[in-house]
Amino acid sequence: MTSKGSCGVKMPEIKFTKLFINGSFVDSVSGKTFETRDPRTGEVIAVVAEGDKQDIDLAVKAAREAFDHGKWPRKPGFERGRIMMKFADLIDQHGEELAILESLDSGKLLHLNKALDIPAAANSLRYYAGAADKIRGETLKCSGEYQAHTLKEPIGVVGQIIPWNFPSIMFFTKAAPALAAGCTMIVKPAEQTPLTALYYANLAKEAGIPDGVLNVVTGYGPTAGAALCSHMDIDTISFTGSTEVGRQVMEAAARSNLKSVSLELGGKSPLIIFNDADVNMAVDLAKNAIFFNKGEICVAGSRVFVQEEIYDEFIKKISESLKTWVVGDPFNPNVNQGPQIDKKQFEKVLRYIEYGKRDGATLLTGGKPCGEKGYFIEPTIFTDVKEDMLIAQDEIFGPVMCLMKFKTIEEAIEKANNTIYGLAAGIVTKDLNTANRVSRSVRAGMIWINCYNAFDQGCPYGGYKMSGFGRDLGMHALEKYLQVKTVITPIYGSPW
Ligand code: TXE
Repeated sequence: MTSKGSCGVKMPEIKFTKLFINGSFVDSVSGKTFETRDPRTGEVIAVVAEGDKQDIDLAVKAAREAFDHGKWPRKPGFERGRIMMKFADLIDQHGEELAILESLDSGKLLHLNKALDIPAAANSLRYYAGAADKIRGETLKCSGEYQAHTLKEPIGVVGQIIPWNFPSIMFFTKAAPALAAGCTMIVKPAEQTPLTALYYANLAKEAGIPDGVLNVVTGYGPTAGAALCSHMDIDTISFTGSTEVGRQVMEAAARSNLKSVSLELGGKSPLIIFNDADVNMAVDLAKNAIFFNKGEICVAGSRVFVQEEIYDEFIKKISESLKTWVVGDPFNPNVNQGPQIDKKQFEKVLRYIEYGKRDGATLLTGGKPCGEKGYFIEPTIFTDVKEDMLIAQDEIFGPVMCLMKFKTIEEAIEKANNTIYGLAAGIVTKDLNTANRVSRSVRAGMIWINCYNAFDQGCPYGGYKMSGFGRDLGMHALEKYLQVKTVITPIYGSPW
């Protein structure tokens, strides 16, 4: 199937729409399919195989065989690394097509997919490819007449459940460290964005990843996703999504085989701007913090606290600067913000805008849908927001900023921490001590000082409080996919 072109961009043919199990593209056992839609128009892009429990069972069986009897975990680490490097190179070679598919399926900006998302996907593979032959245990001196060493072994069969806001980045944030560790896996992409995941499955095969090592089962959360979480033969689940579903994932893991779980969940991150900040820089950071990726990012800086002396100037400058902000077709390079992912999220964001107005916050900018079709929403800023309002407490996951004023550093810290979440925080100040003090006082897994939304494969990220636990990226993520085994032997007559 080929979709409509846009802004001179030729739409690629959609080649992969079936489940990828044991190295082959197959229909679902039930024969069911679902539609994936273009968020610019709401129109169907493709019809994709809908996997459920039976397909998950087949994928887990293939992954288990590949783990127990296949060669992946037993391959020398450098060989796993070499295949992962080839996989990364293939992503680069197909980067243009992948970036277009990603925009089509998710409404993300094409130029950013090309510059950021697709290269970051490939680079995650490269980062962990380099680690694949450096996994090691330690030698331990025991107090009695024993000596011991630890072995780091791959944990086994992994279930990876990913969301729709960063389909490519999330795929490799999860799959790359698991591959490096020697695990086999089943990836369940979000039902809104299955297309690039299936494309990656094909590239995995071309790169030489053995059959059964990386399976992709497209389908819905309550069926395919839930079947993964309660499966008796999966050793760990890595989940990114809503806090509500995170709780269900943990419950299913506890009720089945007590598999380990790591959860990267919602957020309501604060951006704290102090009096000494460069106001122009603060305005740019605040816009980036909340409007980047249409606010569909777990670390979105949705609560912006501005110190009282610069509050009025900040408001004037940010509303002025949004006059040139363009919401529209993500294929157009001049556009700043594309459509929300789907009707459900679009309606959720608009509902929260209504709650904001109802609860007495002042609408400074935006507040309305835009365009005649699709899921576009104006960049929206509320002032006079009170901490207990729904818009200041709940994750909206859209382009809605809540602006609040503060007087002292103590007040800023208290307000920043007044949330059930703890994913990220930003601090804008020239004062080193203020930056350090606030960094240590805010309970969040990622702190940005005079920047926002900066990520690197080497920097772990994840949440405090109800934003979840466990870390993605960095060497910390590798640990999620490894078991520690301790081996003890007696040693007699040692002088030490
Ligand atoms: O998330 P879900 P939704 C937040 C954000 C958003 C809200 C709802 O606030 O508005 O969640 O989005 C799979 N067992 N985030 O409904 O349902 C699902 O198929 C196992 C923040 O899309 O959590 C998809 O693959 N899996 C977040 C993934 O979980 C299940 C990114 C996420 O979907 C399942 C996305 C189940 N019972 C949304 N139910 C972030 N942290 O970045 C669903 N899934």
